[in-house]
Amino acid sequence: MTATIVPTKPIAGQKPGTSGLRKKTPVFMGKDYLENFIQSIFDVVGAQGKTFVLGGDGRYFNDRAAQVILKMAAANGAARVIVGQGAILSTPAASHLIRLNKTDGGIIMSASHNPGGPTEDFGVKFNMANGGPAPESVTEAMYQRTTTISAYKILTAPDVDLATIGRSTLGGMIVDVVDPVADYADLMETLFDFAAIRAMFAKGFAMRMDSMCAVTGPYAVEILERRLGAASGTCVNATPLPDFGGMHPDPNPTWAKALMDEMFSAAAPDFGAASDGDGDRNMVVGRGIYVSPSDSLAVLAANAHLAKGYKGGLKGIARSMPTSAAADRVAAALGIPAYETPTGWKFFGNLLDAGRATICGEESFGTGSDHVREKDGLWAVLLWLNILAVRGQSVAAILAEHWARFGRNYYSRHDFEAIETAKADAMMAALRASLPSLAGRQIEGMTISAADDFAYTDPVDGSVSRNQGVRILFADGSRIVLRLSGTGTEGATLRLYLERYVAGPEGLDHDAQDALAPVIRAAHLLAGIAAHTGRQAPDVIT
Ligand code: VG1
Ligand code: CO
Repeated sequence: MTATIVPTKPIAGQKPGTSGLRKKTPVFMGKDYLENFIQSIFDVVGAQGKTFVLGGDGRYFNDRAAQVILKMAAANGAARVIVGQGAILSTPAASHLIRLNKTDGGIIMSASHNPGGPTEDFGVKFNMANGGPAPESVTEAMYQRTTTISAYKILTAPDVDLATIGRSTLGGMIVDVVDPVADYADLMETLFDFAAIRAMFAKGFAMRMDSMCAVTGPYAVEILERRLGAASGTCVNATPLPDFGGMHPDPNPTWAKALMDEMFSAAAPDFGAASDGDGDRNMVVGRGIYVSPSDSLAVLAANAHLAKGYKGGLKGIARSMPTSAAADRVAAALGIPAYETPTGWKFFGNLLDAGRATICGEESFGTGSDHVREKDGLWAVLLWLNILAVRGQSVAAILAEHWARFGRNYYSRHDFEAIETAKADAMMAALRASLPSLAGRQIEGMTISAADDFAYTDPVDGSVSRNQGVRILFADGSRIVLRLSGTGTEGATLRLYLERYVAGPEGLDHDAQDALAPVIRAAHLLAGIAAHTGRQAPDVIT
C-alpha cells in the first residue's frame, strides 16, 4: 500500500456555509471535488499522528466518500479513525464520539435536512476536538486552502470493511469500526430518567417517531422501543435509505406532513416527533397541537430541572438571533443569562465550553445542551418525554400553562426558495441601505424602534461576526428578521422571520399566521419582496 501524491487544481466555490460544504451530489462526485476539500481540511487542522471520528447520515455517496476519506486520512499520516458501522453516525452521535474518545476532531458526511440521492445534495463538515462545528476562522482557512491547493494525498489500497464492527489497519492507520448507536444511547441514559419514561409507556402512553428514512431510525428504535419499551411500530420510516425513500428529511409541518396529519386526527397518539437527515433537528407535536421550535426551546429550558441531567439548574440559555425571545423570558425568570448568537450551531460552542450556557436552540428545529456540541434531535424528544412523564400532563396543557405564565411569542418563518441569487442580493442590499432611515417610522399601526444588521461579538474569544441578518424591531416588541440561507444548493433562499409578543392571559390562542398578519404585511412593504423577487407567497411556512 503506497501513498500517492495526486496533482490537482483549485475548484471554485468550495466555501463552507452555515454548516459545512454542501453541493449537489454530482458536483461532490466530480473529479477531485471531495478529495480537494478533504485535503484542505487536513492541511488546515493537520492529520499527522491524529485521531478522527468519521460517519455520515447514510445518504447516496456516503459509503464511497467514507472510503476516500479513510484512504486520504491514512496517506496524510493519521494514527486512527473511529468510524460508525456502515459509515453511519448521526451528527450528535459523532459529536459525542469525538468527546468520549478525546479525538482531534471528526468529519461528518451530511447535507442534513436537504434531500439525498444521485441528483440531490451531499455535504461534508469538520468538527473540532470539542465535538462542535469548526468556527468561522477555521472554515475560512479551509476555503482559502481550496483556492491554492495543488496536490492531495491518497493511499492506493482495497476498501476497508465498514460492515463489521472491530479493528483493522489501513496502511499505518488504525480503523475502528464501532456501533453507531450504543455510546449515544448510554449517554442519553445518564441524562434522563428512563425508568419514569418506561413506566409512562407501560401505562399506555402512545407515541409516533418519524425518522423520515434518515439516520435516526436505528437510534430511535434502540432507545424508544428497546430501552424504553415503547410499543413496537412507534418508530416509522426507521431504516436509513440512500435517497431517504424520496422523502425530504426536514422535520417541519410541510415535509413531515404524514406525522402532522396523524397528530391532528381522531386516532392521534399522545406525542409525535420527527428528525432530520443527520439527526440533529427535531419537530415535536402534541395531540392536536404543534409546538413551534422557539416555544419548544422555552418549555424545555423552563422544565429541564425535572430531568436528572439538569436537576442542578441551567447556567444560561443561548438562542440564535432569529429564534423568538420566548427563551429569554424563561432565562429572566430563572435569573440566568440569555445569549443571542448568529444562526448556526458553531456559535454556541464557546458558550458551552466556557460553562456559560447549558441549553441552546434555534428556530430551525434545533435544540441541544452541553452534553455534546451539536444540536440533538433525539435528546430533545427524550427531554420532552421526561417532562411529560414527570408532569403527567398533555403537551397542550403544558404549552397553555407556559403561555399563561410567560406570555406568548407568536412566531413564524417564511422561506422563499430558489430565488435568482442576483435578485435576492439586490433585495438585501436595498434593505440594508434603508436601515438608517427606518427608526421612528409608522407601519401597519406599529412604530419601528430600531433597525440594524446583526453583528455578534463572541463573549468568550472576542471574535466578531458581521452581516448576520437584518433586524427590524418594533416598539410593541414585534420583530422582523431577514437573512439569506447559507445551506441551500440552488439559487438563494430568503428566510423571513416574524415575531409578535402577547402578554398572558388574554389573546393567547390565535393561529400564529393570523396573529402575525400585520407583521407579515410590514415585512413585505419594507423589503419589497415581490418587487425584487417576483414572489408574493413563501414556499415553506414553519
Ligand atoms: C439552516 C438553519 C440554521 C441551522 C442550519 C444547519 O441554516 O436556518 O438555524 O443551524 O440550517 O442546520 P440556513 O443558513 O440555511 O438558514 V442542519 O440540521 O442543516 O445542520
Ligand atoms: Co441537520
